[in-house]
Amino acid sequence: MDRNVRILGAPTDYGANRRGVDMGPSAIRYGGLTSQLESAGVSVTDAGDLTVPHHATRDADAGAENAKHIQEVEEVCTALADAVSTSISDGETPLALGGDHSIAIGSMVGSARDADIGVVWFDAHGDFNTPETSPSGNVHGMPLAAALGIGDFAGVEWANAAGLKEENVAIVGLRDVDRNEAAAIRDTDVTAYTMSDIDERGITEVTQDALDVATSGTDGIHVSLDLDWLDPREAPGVGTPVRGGATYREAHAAMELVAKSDALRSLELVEVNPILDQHNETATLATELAASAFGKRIL
Ligand code: HAR
Ligand code: MN
Ligand code: MN
Ligand code: MN
Repeated sequence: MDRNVRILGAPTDYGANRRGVDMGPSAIRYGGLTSQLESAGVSVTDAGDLTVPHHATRDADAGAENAKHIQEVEEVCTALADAVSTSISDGETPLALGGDHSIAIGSMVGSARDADIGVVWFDAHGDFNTPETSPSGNVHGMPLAAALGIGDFAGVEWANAAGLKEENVAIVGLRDVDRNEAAAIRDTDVTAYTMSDIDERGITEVTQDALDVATSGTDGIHVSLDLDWLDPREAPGVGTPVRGGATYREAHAAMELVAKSDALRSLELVEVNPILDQHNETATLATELAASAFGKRIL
């Protein structure tokens, strides 16, 4: 297989309440990203990091109370959307490195610019809040709603810029969803699988269903991998760990099915927080999972 991957770092934590995820791209690179990807048989270009405004240069209380740092999030997402879409038109598969999960708005907008895409979202959280429902005001809890055009983001224009269809979005691994957020998910045509679904049906069947949702009638898929999808025993270095997550093998099995779908248009690895990690193991795990998603084989 002759796939070229372009690494795009997005060292931002403006969407999160815990500082440290901005160091995710460095940690993931030190975790051996390029050599892992090469072991999957893809060629790799590292485009470096997007320029993210430093915290010291911005008002700590910027943005609305219910959508903190919305301007900075928009700046980063706009830059990332352009980088993702340029990468695709240059024939290279974008691999975005977060950074907190707000960057996914940019990834999805960019990936969808010249195509109809589906999305598979691996996460403990729904990321389906809006400024109206969010208990925290942190935009990393809102990117899926934002990209679907749900909610009022203080006039920010990305709403539905991705042209995503709810019927082509699947969330996998839910176990921490706010009450109003759960109602919002149920109100849409988004397909959502909880950890209980994985318990009952197994990771293979659930992931295959999610991939079917995302590939049905689309040109390709964006896969968003929040490392807190995994159990904190496997992935301690995340800002918002929740017990009862995917195991190491389940996560690899899911990524192997992503590779098998042959529909991957863009990928992102988010929420790695090196400050909270143990010996960079979460970042290293992220590199391994990316390799599986790009088709790394044992034999
Ligand atoms: N649902 C909570 C909120 O909106 C927490 C969400 C965020 N954490 C994440 N996203 N890492 O997946 O604030
Ligand atoms: Mn998330
Ligand atoms: Mn489109
Ligand atoms: Mn999460």
